[in-house]
Amino acid sequence: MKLSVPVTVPVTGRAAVAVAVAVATLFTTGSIAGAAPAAEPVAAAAPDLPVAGVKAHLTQFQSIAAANGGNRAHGRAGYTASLNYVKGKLDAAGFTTTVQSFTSGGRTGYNLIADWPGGDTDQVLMAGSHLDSVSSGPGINDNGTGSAAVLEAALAVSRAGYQPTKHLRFAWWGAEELGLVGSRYYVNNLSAAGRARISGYLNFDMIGSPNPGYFVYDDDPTIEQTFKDYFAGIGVATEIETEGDGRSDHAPFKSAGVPVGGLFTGASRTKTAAQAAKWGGTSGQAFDRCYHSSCDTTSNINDTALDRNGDALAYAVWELSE
Ligand code: DTR
Ligand code: ZN
Ligand code: ZN
Repeated sequence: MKLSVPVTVPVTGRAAVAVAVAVATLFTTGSIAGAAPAAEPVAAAAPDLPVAGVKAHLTQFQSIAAANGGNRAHGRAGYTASLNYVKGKLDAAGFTTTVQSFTSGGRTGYNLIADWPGGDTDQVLMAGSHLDSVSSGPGINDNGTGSAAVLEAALAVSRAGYQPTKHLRFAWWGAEELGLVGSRYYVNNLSAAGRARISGYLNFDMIGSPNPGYFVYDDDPTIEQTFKDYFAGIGVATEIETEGDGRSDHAPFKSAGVPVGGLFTGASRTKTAAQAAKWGGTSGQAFDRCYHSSCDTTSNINDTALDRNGDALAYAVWELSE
């Protein structure tokens, strides 16, 4: 019987003592004297995703771009080095990794797929992000943030030895900036049965914008509600994502009938006064003034947004894979 508590309730003083005693009793006897029968097993609680770990990956992506012509774009050395970095971490953590190659614009591109051993392979929960940048810069917010958070969530699964009911698969897409090329190639090369086995695809493209909004995709209602529940739990208001229908890697999955969802902190659109009032930041300024520019570096990140979205990512992976 899983005894973990799915939500953290602040408890202080005498109440804390009472809870501590009750929990101790529960662990020793399996029940609390005079209490109702032990509650039904609850889902394992998602870990807090260490934002320092996510930022360490961003630092690596920045260094990779600096060592490879200033970018991590499709068909360039910076992309291959980014993929090798992510793959090395996953291989060391026990994932089964696959590199899928394709051609776009006369250059070879690559998707990285990482399967966590175990779970029902007829129910595959996927979380993904595009790993490529535009050629004009290192692409740290777009989309180092999504790539780093998905990587850290995968590593958190390994650290926890998590064994959910569903099978977990993580993905890093190539050539998104050329038109969702890598993710579309992946979906198009799945059999109909392979597509039907995917219970959901969670997309993370720009989740650390410097002047952030908190946007939730409104495609699949269950996935949308899962993310909304997380943000409601930390007291952060969200809005429906409207800037990107079809503009990121969830689109090929949605077109194939796979339930999709995701998170986004904004790109070139301007934050309104009403949004600044609820989220902070600067009204009348773009959510990310460095979108697709050379200034999209590790200085172009809002750590609070990155932290919150990384934790929401982990929460959704745990919640939707049970
Ligand atoms: N296509 C993304 C940026 C982007 C623009 N709107 C949205 C909405 C949801 C996710 C991403 C985006 C890119 O330039 O990579
Ligand atoms: Zn982009
Ligand atoms: Zn992007």
